[in-house]
Amino acid sequence: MSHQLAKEDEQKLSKGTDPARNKLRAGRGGEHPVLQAGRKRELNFQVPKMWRTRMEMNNMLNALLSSLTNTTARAIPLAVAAALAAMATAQNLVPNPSFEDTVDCSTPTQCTLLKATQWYNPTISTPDVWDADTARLCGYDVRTQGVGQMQPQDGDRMAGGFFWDGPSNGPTREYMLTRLTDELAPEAAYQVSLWYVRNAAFGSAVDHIGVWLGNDSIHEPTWGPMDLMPQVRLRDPNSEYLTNGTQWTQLVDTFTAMGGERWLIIGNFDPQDSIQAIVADPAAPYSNCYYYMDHVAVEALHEAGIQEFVHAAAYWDGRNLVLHTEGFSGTVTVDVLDGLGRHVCHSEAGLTEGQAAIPMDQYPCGLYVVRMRCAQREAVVKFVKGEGGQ
Ligand SMILES: [Ca+2]
Repeated sequence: MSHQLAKEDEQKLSKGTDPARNKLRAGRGGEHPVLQAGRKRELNFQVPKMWRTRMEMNNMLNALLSSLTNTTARAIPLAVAAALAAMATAQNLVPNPSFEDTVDCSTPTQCTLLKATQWYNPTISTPDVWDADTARLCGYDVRTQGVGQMQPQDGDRMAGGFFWDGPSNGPTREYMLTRLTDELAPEAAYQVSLWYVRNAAFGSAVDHIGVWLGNDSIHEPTWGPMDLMPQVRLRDPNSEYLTNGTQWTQLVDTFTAMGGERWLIIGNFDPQDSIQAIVADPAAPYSNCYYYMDHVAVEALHEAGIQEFVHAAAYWDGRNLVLHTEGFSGTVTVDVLDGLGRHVCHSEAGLTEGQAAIPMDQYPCGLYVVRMRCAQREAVVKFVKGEGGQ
């Protein structure tokens, strides 16, 4: 959006007109959605292949089940990752994570995201900040959102941006960039999370929100997809597409850092011809995909000062949960969570030559995640309690 357009938007905003519509009418300003009425017949266009076949789903399930028997696999179920994070006291490395700190409220900016301190725009599109503090008002007024009206998930402010142009398959995307308060450590595991809700004025949905992390900041002079590969794809385990337009949902995933990552970009990086997207609500006023986002977090899965066991494993021997910790001895503190992230067991056991056994007869068969801590070291590993051991 040009400086002049930004200024016009500010002026329209100050007049209390609908800023979402102002954005829509801004012309070639990075977002150029078309009214649904003018697009209805385009809904018959070839929409990218979105629905996986039953066979593909079965293959995915088989792959998932086989991965679960690999106790050293790093990926753990999202619900469990969230529960582990709640148990930890790790520091959030995202500055101004809830978009509450804002400046330049009455000064025109290239986009309203820039009113949130320490957030930047990595392209020439125009991501937004929305404000529920109507006395001060920094960014767009949440009261002017029409059918897409939504209060922030946390505090008075939230961010928002376009993730897909809808069935016309236009290129517009919007991204948010910030600099983490500390660089990521090599080979360390981190949890990435944010809250999202679909702006219900926009009927489309994509399958994930991507998070790219890198050593340097990036700026690409484009309205469209950034040429980056995100390390994290935040998905909703209960919904193939991010369709929820009424309630905030937290998306959580984990990844292992290369080391040195300091910058983070949020958006959908999929190329136009492979983006996974649907029209979730054909009755919505506009056919694009626009998400509100709030409370972004990147947190180490292990507390500061605690190192990770290089070799740790857990398995079910038919009677007990058996832990292996590369020859360490002493008392190991054990927390077990089920596949839904529920904390089912906390105990301490004596490690003998790196091995300990925890009785788990009373718990049902299934996937579990165990966190073990001993001698300032920690590991989080999966195991499957099976019938009669495995
Ligand atoms: Ca907020």
